[in-house]
Amino acid sequence: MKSYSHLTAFITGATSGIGRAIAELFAEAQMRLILTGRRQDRLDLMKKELSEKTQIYTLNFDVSQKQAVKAAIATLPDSWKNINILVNNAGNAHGLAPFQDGSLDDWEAMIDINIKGILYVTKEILPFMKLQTHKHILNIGSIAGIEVYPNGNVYCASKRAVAALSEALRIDLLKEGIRVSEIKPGLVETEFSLVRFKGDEARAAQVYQNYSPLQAEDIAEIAFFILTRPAHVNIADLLVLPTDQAKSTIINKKI
Ligand code: NDP
Ligand code: 8X3
Repeated sequence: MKSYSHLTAFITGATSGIGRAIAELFAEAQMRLILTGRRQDRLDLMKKELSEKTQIYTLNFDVSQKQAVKAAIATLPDSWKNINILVNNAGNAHGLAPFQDGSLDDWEAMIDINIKGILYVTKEILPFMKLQTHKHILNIGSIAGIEVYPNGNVYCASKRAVAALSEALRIDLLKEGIRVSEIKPGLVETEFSLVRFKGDEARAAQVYQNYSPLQAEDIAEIAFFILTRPAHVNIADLLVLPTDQAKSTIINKKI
């Protein structure tokens, strides 16, 4: 694989699922990686494993906590401030309930993590990124940002906001030469449903049964392709579905 050791990527939510797969693939390409998340044990393990392939720096913070984001990113040593790529991936669904039965805590978590998290992290990284030649922001949105599905209400709204922000950033950063892209995956088998269903493993497993969902590695390959196009090419917006999925709730389950 070609070496991209001249590029530094900052990845949120690198401790699991899509973010982890992106980190693993980018490490193969020798990109310097700043990996972030809240689970320190996983960050430590990833640092240990991926340091055999590339330089790794880890930061532990909650993307929804404005001061924590600011404070963590402020600790980056000068040698890690040359950030070329930001992958805004951290996020989750919390609950799946009709609006009238929804939990305010779940709603706030999704708005704070999925929307405000992107704002806080991007705001802190931009001053570093602006100084680079290769500069690119990749947001992980969702099919949920295109079509609302039953009981998805606030999660779908949060991902619609990611789509709007991706578009807004592309407009406002145009003159800065910063590319902004969004991948909108359909169903990907990760810890996503385990979080949505608050640790209910059986219910989470059902989401991915009797068809072939996307794997995190599928999204990582697409992310890598998007982020390594020639300077004049920006793949702005991409819906990626498993072959067995046609719409959010239309899935070819073999049962
Ligand atoms: P996972 O649950 O496997 O991974 C989520 C990642 O986000 C973890 O690394 C987690 O790390 C991090 N994270 C969650 N909350 C916070 C927080 N408050 N602060 C910092 N980091 C946080 O899910 P996925 O990999 O599936 O999700 C990644 C992204 O992909 C999300 O934005 C999700 O909405 C989106 N997506 C997922 C789809 C799917 O079907 N799986 C489909 C479409 C989009 P830690 O817990 O260590 O903080
Ligand atoms: C995650 C996919 O369909 O559960 O964004 O919303 S879905």
